[in-house]
Formats: sequence, C-alpha cells, structure tokens
Amino acid sequence: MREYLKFYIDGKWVDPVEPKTADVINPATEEVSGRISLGNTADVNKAVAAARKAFKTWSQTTRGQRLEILEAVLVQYEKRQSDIGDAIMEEMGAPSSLAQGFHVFLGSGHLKTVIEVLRDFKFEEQRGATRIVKEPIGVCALITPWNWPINQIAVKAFPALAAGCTMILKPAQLSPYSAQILAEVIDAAGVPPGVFNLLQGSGSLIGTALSTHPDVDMISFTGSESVGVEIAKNAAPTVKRVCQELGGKSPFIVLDDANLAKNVAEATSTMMGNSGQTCSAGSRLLVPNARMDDAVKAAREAAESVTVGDPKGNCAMGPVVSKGQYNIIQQYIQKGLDEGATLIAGGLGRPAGLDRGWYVKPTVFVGTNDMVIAREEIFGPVLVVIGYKDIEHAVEIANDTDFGLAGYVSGADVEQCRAVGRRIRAGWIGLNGGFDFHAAFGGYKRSGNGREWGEFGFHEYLEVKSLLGYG
Ligand code: TAP
Repeated sequence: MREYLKFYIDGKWVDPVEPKTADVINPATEEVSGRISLGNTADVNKAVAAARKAFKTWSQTTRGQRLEILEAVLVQYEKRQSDIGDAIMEEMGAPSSLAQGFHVFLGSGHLKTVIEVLRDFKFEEQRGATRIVKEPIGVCALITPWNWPINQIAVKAFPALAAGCTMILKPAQLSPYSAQILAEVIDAAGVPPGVFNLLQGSGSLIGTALSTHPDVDMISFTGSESVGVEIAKNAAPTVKRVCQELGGKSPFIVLDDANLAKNVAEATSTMMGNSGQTCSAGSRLLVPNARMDDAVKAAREAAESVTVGDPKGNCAMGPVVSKGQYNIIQQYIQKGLDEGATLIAGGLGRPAGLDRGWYVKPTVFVGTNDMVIAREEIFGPVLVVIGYKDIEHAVEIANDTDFGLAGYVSGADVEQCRAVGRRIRAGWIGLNGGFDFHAAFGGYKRSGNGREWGEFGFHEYLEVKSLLGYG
C-alpha cells in the first residue's frame, strides 16, 4: 500500500491544511493500491504564495544556474526511473514494459531536450534599435491528466523551470504516484524552495482555485475539452494566459500505393497502445474503398493479436484507467453498434478470462465519418475504419472533424505523403512514422491553442518585452 499524504510546498513535505484522504484504485485489480491527501483552497494559497516568493529569485537566475539544476534533476530522474515506471503501471494500468519503457523514456527525453534547447535559447535579440527580451511569465499552474502522466508533467514543468518560472503542479487524482516521485526527484536535485510545488486533489476544487487565483499568471492544462473550456472561463477575469492541450480524433490515411496490410496492422496496434488513451491516437483509419476488404482483414488480425492482460505480465495492453473510463468506452461501443457500424473485432464486455480489472476488448468498427464513434474522442482501444474514394475525399474526411491535434499519412510515394500531410488541418503529422522531441506538439481547432515540446514549449512560459531605443 502506498501512502502519499503530504504535499510539497516551499521545498518541504507538509501536511494538508485540513486532513482529507482518498483511496487510489489499481485499475488492473479494482483494489485499493494506496491513499493520497486531497487539498483545498487554503493549500492552494500556501503553494501560490511560495511560488510567488520564489519567483523573485528564480526568475533572475542565469542560464548556467538553471542548466545546472536541470542537469541535477536528470541525474535524480535517472536514479528513480524504475520507481516511476512501477508507479505508472500501478496507477493507470500501463503494461510494465510500456510503463518502464516509453512512459519513463518520454520524461527523460523531454528533460534532455529542454537542457539542449536551454543551452542556446535566445532570450534576447536586437532588432534595429529595439531589444527584444523574453522573460518568464511568472507563477504557473500545471494541471495534468492521467493518460501519459510523466510525459504530461515533463512537457510543462521542465520548460517552465528552464524559462525561469515557478509552478504549482496539480496532477490527476487517478495518477498521483508518479507525480509524487517526480517531486521527490526535484527535491533531491536541489531545486530551490518554492520553485516547484505539488498539490494533490480534485480538479473541480483546487483546479478551480488555481484557475481563478489572482496571483497565478498562467495555466497550462492538458485534458478534456470541457475542462479546458471551464478553466479558460475561470481564468478570464484575471486575464491569465491559458494554454490548452485538448483531445483529438486524428485521421490515419493509408494511401493507395501503401503496403496496405503492413500499414493497417501497424496503425491498428499503435492505436491500441496505452489502451487507446492517447490524445494524438490515429483513431480514424482512412483506407481506399477499393482495398477495404484487405484493410478489414489486416485490422481484424492486428486487433485480435493484441494481448490484453495483467500489466505486471507480458502483455501489449493493460486495463483502461478507471471504472468511469471503462463505462464511457462501453457506451461508445454500444453507440457504434446502434448507429450501424460494422464490428470487425472486439466489442462489448471484457476480454475472455479477465473478469476483474477495467479491461476492454481491442475493438475495430468499419463506419462512416458522420457516426458518433468517428466524431467524438473515445479515449479507449476503439478504432473506426473509414473508406475513401480518392485523395481529395481522404483529405476531406480527415479534415471533417472538430479536432486538429494530429494526423498520419503512409504511402510509398514520399512526395505524395508530404503533400497530403500539408493539407491536414492539424498540428502534428506523422509521415510514414517518425518521432522527434524537437517537433512542436499541439492542436488546431478544438484540440487546443498551445504548443509544447522542444523550443516551442519554452515560448508558452515567456513574456516578450520590447526595449525601444536600445541600440
Ligand atoms: P479531465 O477531467 O479533463 O482531467 C484532466 C485534469 O484536469 C485532471 O487533473 C483533473 O482533475 C483536472 N480538472 C478537472 N476539472 C477541473 C476544473 N474544473 N478545473 C481545473 N482542473 C480540473 O480528464 P478526465 O476526466 O481525466 O478524462 C475525461 C476525458 O477527457 C477522457 O475521456 C478523454 O476523452 C479526455 N482526456 C483527454 C486527455 C488529453 S491528453 N487530451 C487526457 C485525459 C483525458 P481530477 O484529478 O479531479 O480529475
């Protein structure tokens, strides 16, 4: 049993102002795996005051001082990687290989990238007689979800530290452990008191207290569209910057010259990774009508070969994060059946032999782009295959969505892939695969308004000042 009952405020582990705890449930067993404290507005006020006080000095540190601290954080992170991986497996159900692998790797990858960017980042430049100076925005509230818990914190906290900001992190109640260990890492690295503060608790209470707080300068939020909108409304009266990284319903276009069986199989198994709980998942698979039969065969085989099971064991997919998420996904599968989509793999209920734990069958439908299952973010292992007539039609379907987070194109003709990629109205386009920590990550349309990762993540945490008559 884990017990994380203290918050990290002003460089110390402190009790909440009023004791209140909540159980954390292991989604693989439905059993209690530990307890956390839940904060209230008095805890928020303490954390914001600490961050405000620390901003005076942290914002004035040199690039060299911040690099030294970030390098110390990396050393401590690398010492705790296996603890972080275990925590992620236990809190949100990622298979051990994934939690210890990609989840943990994303944290250190972002940190190394931030260090690399900070070495050369231009905080000042001369433009004619004007000096442009980029300064830290101030006290930032970082509100994060449970789906890639360390990644989501890393893309906010590390660039914020590098930019000279101070912060209060509020992770999701469903994934509190990895955040606590990260706070231990930050403490062990010697980050000065008040620069990084951690509170646990409900979004509707402490998330709202942070969003409305007059002494918080910026909110960086990743999660659902509805909460993103609420935060923006709550933040409006104090004119805070609000950066939103929201959901997606991203198209994966397989072009007609592609190795269809291979690409469809890869797209299907990738989409099922992390139990489909990835905002940038290619959850609409667009294939040429003329090759639909082959696509169905490849998608069915790929979905049926995804091994679902206990995250501690050797499986490709664990449970989804919670009972609530399980129920939402089941409702969407039912909706797909009701609206006449053709089920080609998976379906309602748990996979055979898995009676406890929030396990979902890797599910594939063939449907049309007007169906609810093709329009709303399901956030589970549910893929919709959609046929297209020609490239124009594929691009039209790809862009016929409220979202614009990601898109994927695969095909043999590289120039054609590039041309199609350019036409997708989304912020992150994979052309025959590819991964880059320096690429900007963020959405068009209702997928958000910010850009994280690499150098782009720095800009979120900076104000731009013009000193006229400088030169
Ligand atoms: P959200 O409700 O959006 O939660 C994300 C974070 O926001 C959590 O830390 C949450 O706190 C906090 N929060 C909730 N209400 C808040 C408020 N009024 N003010 C400030 N912060 C608030 O996501 P969820 O419930 O975990 O998942 C619901 C759906 O959101 C999913 O089905 C999925 O579609 C989508 N989702 C998208 C993403 C990405 S990366 N785009 C990630 C997760 C979920 P709590 O600890 O109280 O939850």
